[in-house]
Amino acid sequence: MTDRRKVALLGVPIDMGASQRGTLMGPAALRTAGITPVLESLGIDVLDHGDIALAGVAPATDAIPAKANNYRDIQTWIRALSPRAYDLARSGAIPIFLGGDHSLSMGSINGVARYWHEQGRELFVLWLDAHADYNTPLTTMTANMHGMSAAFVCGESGLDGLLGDEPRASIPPAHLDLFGIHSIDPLEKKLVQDRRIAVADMRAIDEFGVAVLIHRVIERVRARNGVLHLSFDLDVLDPGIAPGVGTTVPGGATYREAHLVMELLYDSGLVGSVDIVELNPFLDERGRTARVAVELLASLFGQQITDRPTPSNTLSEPR
Ligand code: 5AB
Ligand code: MN
Ligand code: MN
Ligand code: MN
Repeated sequence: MTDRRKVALLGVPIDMGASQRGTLMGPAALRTAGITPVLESLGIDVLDHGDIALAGVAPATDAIPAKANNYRDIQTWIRALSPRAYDLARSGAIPIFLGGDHSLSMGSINGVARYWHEQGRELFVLWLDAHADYNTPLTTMTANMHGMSAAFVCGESGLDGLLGDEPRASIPPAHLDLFGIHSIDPLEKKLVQDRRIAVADMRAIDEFGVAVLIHRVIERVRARNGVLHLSFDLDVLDPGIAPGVGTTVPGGATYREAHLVMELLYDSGLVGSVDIVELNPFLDERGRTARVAVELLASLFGQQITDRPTPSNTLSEPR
């Protein structure tokens, strides 16, 4: 079982899955924004494993699929990451994978799913994102692999040789929740509908509110004694609060909506692993997005709104 008071950080500085370069600086920015001391201040035991090393991954020889940009590079990351994710899940800590673009979830979730399946537990995935990331090489309009990770995790074909010898551990599409979506491509939308994937889009969030919709997710996981992986793409946030991402889309989640998601997830006690992805410090404004990301992680690990310190920028002149 997972110890909720233990966190393992692993940086995955990958940026070949997106068209904008720069997410490779994401893990460093999250560390600079204080991810370790902030979690420690909540009484959590944090072990930072640094950034993942790629040395030792044997060269792959499978055919390179059409419409999958930088396939070989990403494959190397994913094949290194999946076994590390498995080991970190087995360690009993909650792994937080620091991205990096969202293609990393193909490896993090594969490894974590393999571990939980061995334990006889079902893994559910909450995909917090402006996008559905449910493209395959057959549906994609861009060939960017960060737009394919949710589909890969659900066992869709098209990137079948990606993992090499590493066993593939998919989740059923019924275990995926797309949350906060406000941008989806036509063929991608059709695939999501064909698979009957649960979607809480921004329209639904406006209408019903975050709490009702997150409770629905939590109840589904709880009913099956499942474990929840949170795959958190920062572009779900409105660009006004999180400008430092490659693919900004207007009409994203507000600061409080995002915090409420985290607070409710903390209360549920169901989250066993986390990706925090798509932070692009090259595009950020004075670290704002990195700071918001760390604040949201704090809420996910038990920071209470009534215990939050008054921000220092309201107490003193900027330096
Ligand atoms: B992200 C788009 N659907 O497939 C595509 O940021 C965008 O990980 C994908 O959510 C965005 O390229 C991927 C147009
Ligand atoms: Mn996105
Ligand atoms: Mn994404
Ligand atoms: Mn993006």
